[in-house]
Amino acid sequence: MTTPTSRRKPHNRQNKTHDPPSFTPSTSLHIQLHVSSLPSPLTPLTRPPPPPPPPPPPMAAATPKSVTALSANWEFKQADKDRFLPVAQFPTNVHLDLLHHGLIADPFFAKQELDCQWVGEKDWIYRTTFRAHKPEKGECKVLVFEGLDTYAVVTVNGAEVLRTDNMFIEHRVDVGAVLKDGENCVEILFKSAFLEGKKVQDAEKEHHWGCWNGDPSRLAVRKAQYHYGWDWGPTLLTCGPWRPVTLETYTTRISSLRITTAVSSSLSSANITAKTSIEGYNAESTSIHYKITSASGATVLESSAQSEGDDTVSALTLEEPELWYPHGYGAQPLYKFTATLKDASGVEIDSVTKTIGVRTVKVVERELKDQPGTSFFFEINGVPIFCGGSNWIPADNFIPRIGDERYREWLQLLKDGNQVMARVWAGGIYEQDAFYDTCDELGILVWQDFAFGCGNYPAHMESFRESIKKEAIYNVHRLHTHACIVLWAGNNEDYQYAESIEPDHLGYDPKDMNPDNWLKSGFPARYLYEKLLPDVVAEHGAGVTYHPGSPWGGVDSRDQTVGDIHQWNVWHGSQEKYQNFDKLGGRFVSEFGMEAFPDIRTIDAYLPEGSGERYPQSSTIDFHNKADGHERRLALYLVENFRYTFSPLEQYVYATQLMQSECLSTAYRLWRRDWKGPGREYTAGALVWQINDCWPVTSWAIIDYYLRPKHAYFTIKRELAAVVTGIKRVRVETPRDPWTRVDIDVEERVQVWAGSFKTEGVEGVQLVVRSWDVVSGEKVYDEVVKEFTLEENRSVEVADMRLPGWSGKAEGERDVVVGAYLVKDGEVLARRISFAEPLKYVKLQKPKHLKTEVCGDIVKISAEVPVKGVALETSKEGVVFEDNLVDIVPGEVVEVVCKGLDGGEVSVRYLL
Ligand code: BMA
Repeated sequence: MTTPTSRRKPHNRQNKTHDPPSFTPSTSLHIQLHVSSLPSPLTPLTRPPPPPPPPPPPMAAATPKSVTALSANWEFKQADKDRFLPVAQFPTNVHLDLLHHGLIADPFFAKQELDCQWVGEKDWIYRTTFRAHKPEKGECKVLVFEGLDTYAVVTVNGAEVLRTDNMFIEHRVDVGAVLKDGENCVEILFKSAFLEGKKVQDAEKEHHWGCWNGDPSRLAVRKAQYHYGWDWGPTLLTCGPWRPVTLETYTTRISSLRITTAVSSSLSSANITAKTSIEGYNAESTSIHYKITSASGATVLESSAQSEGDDTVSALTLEEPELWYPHGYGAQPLYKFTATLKDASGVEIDSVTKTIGVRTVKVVERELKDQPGTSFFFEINGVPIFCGGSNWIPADNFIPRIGDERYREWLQLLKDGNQVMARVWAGGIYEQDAFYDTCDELGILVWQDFAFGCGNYPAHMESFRESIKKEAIYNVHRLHTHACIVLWAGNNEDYQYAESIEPDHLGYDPKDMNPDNWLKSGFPARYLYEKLLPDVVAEHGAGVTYHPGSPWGGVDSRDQTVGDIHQWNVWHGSQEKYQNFDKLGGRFVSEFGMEAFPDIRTIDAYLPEGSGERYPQSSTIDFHNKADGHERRLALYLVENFRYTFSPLEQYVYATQLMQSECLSTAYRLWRRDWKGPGREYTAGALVWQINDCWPVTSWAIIDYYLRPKHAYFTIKRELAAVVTGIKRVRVETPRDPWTRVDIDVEERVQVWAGSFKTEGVEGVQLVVRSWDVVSGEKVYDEVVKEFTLEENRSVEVADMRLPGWSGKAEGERDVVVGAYLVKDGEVLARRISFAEPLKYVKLQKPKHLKTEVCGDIVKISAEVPVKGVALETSKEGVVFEDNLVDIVPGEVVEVVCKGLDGGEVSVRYLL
């Protein structure tokens, strides 16, 4: 991608209008006709009026809904070949099945991605058989496809029942008319999405088909955009039934349950509104019973309503609700909300259960004290939250093989890393249920993008807009009860893309607020982002804020004073020094990043043995880095900051990870410093690009595909602790007269700050500052600099002082390393060690006595001289580090917990 600067005009926020979309999956109502008997010719003409006709025979009684999973006996084949083969698993996709049968080689190994490109340009057929009955009177038989990727033609017993072109939508199709008693066959033809997209692109020549990453035809195809290849992911154009398929049998069912929770301003009660739609036979004579149970299983509320068919609205009030908080701010109590449908005689015929959390959520955009623009911070139950977190991409190129457990492991890592927010990025998928369920449970806030990224989408096409409307309604409705979701954003960088196209930014004029004009402009997708999607979120999103894009807000999408920004001028763009991240901040930095190599075991697993490719710039290792210009950019940031070597590969891996750690931790440190309390929320969030990978690769991820953290994971974890302290070194130069280049007073200073990200302050905190000579290890300063009260939920400046122990310019600028410690009652609450930068100029010494004493699962590290970036390594499998890449100063022992080490051996690597 590029980050051009663009001239732009003020951007006014749009007044949202309301156009309630409809959400009515297919309804089947079976109506019987009753014919009364004709009068007999022998009947006398004069007679009393005939008795009223007998009541019609009763229709089939409502029967409880049943759901049968169609997950067995699936087979697949290439459409133009003869032989069906059993699938590897179900749900599935074609690459997983081909891999299973050895028909393609693992695309994650070596350069084998190239060998299976043919798969994406073929059509594929999936089929299975299942036993069923023809529907009885009044009964519906509906096949439910939770996800078909992407262009599918479905037949049942040879009759076409469905055509699809959007993998993000669930499809329901009434198959009652085509079912047989006994064995039935469902067959799905998946057409090549790539070729279908190309046809659309060709037919719509007037549209500006432009994008960053992947083939531009992806813009026409409602398929996960990263399947087309991204600057961290391979091109693997897969297809298949990627989510479950079921057969539902029912007479009457709950077709939709919408729950909104309005918490009183005192937080002491919650009004819960349930809107239930019933479809099928005799919907009006059913009743709905609601039950809310608490986390402990106790019933806290019950109520009933007579069904009104389409929308039965019921209001329930929960007194003294247990409130849901992000982790670190409170507990995550979750209630179960169950709606049970009963027929006229009280028999239960359907039920739907949703998990809900009671919380308020606001995005606060208001004027700031002493700085321009407006804040952009999340407030949960009235508590402003600094959102330190990550961007999330899909966990694999082949999602069907990612189980619930894998989601939990990922999200547990995120939480253990002190991160409180994940942004589900637009180029992936609306995530699996397990993702959001786990975020609800762990207290992770979710920023959810709609699935549009880095391009100009063809929203001028009506069919495209209709598909998007269904996609948006389906997904917002599917996810609306999750307490974790706190924002919906229209897209990723599509405004930036439009802004980058000269001469007229595709006709994007932020001042023009007429949606009809947007559709006629070269940037028609603005209609989606500022009209269609906000309308859907307003209607179905249970009160969650909609934000037109990420980034978005202010004069243009790069405005540092309004809305969110993506700060890519470190790495991409103007390639700034990461030490200057404080000048590059914004009100909410929803993306920034730096690459590093993954764990050496991850590299070794994709390198063919004996290939001679085990060195940093080898063709295979380069192949496993999809970012434009990665060689130059890695080299730039390494060479500006470190002395490093390319060999052995392990040492180079360490150098890149150290560089990434320094870069990213600097960003978090400096941006958290800018969270300065009420009215001064100058920066309210920092989400690193990216936490995860979808295959083994060198990328911006801080944890690699096999869930092996890079060192940045740990340095970020330290920055995101609840109590922190930070140091910035400043060189102050004062010329003695206005013209001199020579007669200048120079002083090295340090600014020290402290931050509490808890809702309580801490009294009686001491700031202790120490410093050591880097070369000799001698301690040259050790003082309590200040005693103060650390106020809650903000950063405060604590000291601005001459660099302690600095000898002054005249004496040759002794290298000193400085430590800042927040101490209360002898306990260290926070610690920060600061070396001079760039680190390549620091005269780091090889320690004579670097001790790593292993006591069970704890490693105690100490040395007689300052040591930068001590990384512990072990060959023992399954060891989980709780910290790593620590800085050591003389006289201190740093303890690192390594779960599972159990007295095993460790080795170290550090910067020299
Ligand atoms: C961001 C993302 C991605 C991309 C990343 C790194 O802008 O939105 O599109 O992978 O940058 O270039």
